[in-house]
Amino acid sequence: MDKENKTSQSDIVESSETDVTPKLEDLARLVLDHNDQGSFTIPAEGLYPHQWLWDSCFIAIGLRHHDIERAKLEVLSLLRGQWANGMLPHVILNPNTRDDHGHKLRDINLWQSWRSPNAPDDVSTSGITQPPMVAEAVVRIGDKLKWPERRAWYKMVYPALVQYHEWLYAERDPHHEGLVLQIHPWETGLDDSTPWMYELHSHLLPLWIRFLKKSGLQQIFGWFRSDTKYVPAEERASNIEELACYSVERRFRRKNYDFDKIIDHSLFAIEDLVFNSILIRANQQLKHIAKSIREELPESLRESMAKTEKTLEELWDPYANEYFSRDFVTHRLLKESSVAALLPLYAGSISKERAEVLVRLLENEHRFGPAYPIPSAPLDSPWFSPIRYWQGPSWVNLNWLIIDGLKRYGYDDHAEALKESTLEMVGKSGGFYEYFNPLTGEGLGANNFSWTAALVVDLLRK
Ligand code: 9WN
Repeated sequence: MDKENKTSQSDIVESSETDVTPKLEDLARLVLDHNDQGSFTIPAEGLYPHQWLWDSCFIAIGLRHHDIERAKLEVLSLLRGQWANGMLPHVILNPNTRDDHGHKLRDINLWQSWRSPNAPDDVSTSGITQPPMVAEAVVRIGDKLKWPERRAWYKMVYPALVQYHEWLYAERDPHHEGLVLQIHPWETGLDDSTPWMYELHSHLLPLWIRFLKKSGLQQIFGWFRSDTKYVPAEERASNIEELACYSVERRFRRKNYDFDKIIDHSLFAIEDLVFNSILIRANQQLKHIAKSIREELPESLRESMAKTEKTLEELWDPYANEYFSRDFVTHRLLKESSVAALLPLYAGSISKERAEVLVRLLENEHRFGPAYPIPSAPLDSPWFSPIRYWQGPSWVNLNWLIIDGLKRYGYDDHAEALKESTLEMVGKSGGFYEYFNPLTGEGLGANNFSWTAALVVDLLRK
């Protein structure tokens, strides 16, 4: 290892007299190199040994600044997991993963994607998706290319992107209402966020989980959990929440990933605010790609896209002055507030007036204004915990999305302030952590986390 590689981030923070910016970027690049598997990047060693969908999109957005070909490859690797029906799976399993004793990891067999006739033959994948960030990553890479290469790049990925967006509507908007529904908390990327966990606890969980809960035996499951081998249990979802997630996943597997069978009596069927906000932006980016290469998007897709923007407004609650996720079946708004409330800024389709209301919400120091914003649950939420995963900690990817939205609505000062506080938070933590305590800035979860590193690079370059 050369001298530069040995520099610890605390050296950087301490030498405040010097310009720290290039060094933070160098360290971020080391993290990305370290997690690089050749054609894709794992989120973090140990805890996350596979390729995740929205992680790789954020990673590609960072990689494009130094190695455009590698950034393209990150996205292309995602496309190798595409199912015949168009779905992009949330995980492509890494066949080389072994535990500390050299045994193949259990999660290789967890999904058994081969049960579905739609799954690809040559790779194992999960059977659910994640927020559709791909079109954004494709355009960000395109921004770095000269026209002939950009055109070739767009042409290369366009069919897969169209197929994915068509699948999102065909399968996940079965009533053609405009919003797409999610069937598992992992699909939102915000696994244990407050509206989803509220729903989880208010539904009738499978009998065996209720039994474990009542008898206190859920602790036994704790011994078998792999995440808590790497990070403290207090920072993650509870055993019952995790058991419920696995039991839902098992049910999907038993149904061979047949959506019609899954949606019948699904524990979760939620039109998630984060997912749909990201979809709206992705649709805009896909339209941009199509226009650039003079392709016409299918008419039914264009209609669905327009409907999503319109229907997002149905998620607005005039009493709370906030957007919320919605139950797919009853259309009841799930009024557990979370950082999701700010994501329509990233969608970019809401009116200037509504954007102004969201900016006021962001400014509210009793809700989203701790020392190191943006907390994933508001400070005044009964769920708020400064250390528990998506129920309080600040995340760099969400900050990145909201910074981008703020800029597009013309809130440059807010965007700049959030960028600065995000970089300060990462710099002060002495690592590239997965999430951060919003009250102290302390780094939590996995260290050397890829999207934190990649988005730091991108924020430094803005
Ligand atoms: C389940 C990889 C992923 C992220 C998610 C984050 C977490 C997985 C987990 O890690 O989810 O998909 O094991 O908890 O919540 O956003 O993509 O970094």
